[in-house]
Amino acid sequence: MKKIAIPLLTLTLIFTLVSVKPALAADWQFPQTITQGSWTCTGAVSRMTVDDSDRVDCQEPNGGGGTYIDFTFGSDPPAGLVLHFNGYYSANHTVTLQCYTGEGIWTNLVTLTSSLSADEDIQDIHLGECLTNVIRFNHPANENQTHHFYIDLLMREVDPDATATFTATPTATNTATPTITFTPTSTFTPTPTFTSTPTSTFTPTNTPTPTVTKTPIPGHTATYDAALASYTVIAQENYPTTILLSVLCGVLILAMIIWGVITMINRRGR
Ligand SMILES: [Ca+2]
Ligand SMILES: [Ca+2]
Repeated sequence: MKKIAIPLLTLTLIFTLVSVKPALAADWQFPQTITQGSWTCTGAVSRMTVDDSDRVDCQEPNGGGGTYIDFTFGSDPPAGLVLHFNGYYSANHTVTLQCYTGEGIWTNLVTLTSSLSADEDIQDIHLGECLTNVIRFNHPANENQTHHFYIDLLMREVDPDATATFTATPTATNTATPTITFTPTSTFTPTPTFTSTPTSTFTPTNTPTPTVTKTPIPGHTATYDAALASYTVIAQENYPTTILLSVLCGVLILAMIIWGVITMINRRGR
């Protein structure tokens, strides 16, 4: 039983240690040191990592002509960060948060509300061109030891607006849509441009014409007509007679044939 319990206990201990291991903060995120000058600040810098009413307490000097406190972060910040302050200033003087932009230039970020007794929370203080590792609480007025400046949280973080700006958008929004719809604006009607027209008409160039016209001879024509008329009259007048003679000739020929046949039969009969 002990052989099983010991490894199990060891694994449980390792798992617990891994589970409770705090996430490492970037060294540009929280202040690491306080340069308080004539001020008197008490409390570790770690108090400024969580908004939990556990504050760094900085007391003004007495009778000074204006001083400041510098909070130095672990490293210069990358671009696109904002500052988050939580705390309060108890007196009625002006205290300004400044950042160092280099070459002796301090830029005002925000002015704290005066005469407070509880934390004010100021988020998304844009650092702009402040890419150094120092944030200053500047107090230009004469000091008074009864005045206190409390810092519960002081941190730099990624600009949430910048994060939102660079959030990937679904590609579906980029679905291609037809951008050109072709609509015919005119109807093309073909018109014949070429009409074939006969350029020449064939006409016979040579019409044979009788070169010799046979003209009746007047004398011959009259004779012919007269003869035709005479023959016609004669034919009409003698038509019955002709028919009768034709019939008689036929009868005669038939009689001769019959006679011939009878004679030949009789001769064969003898
Ligand atoms: Ca607080
Ligand atoms: Ca705190």
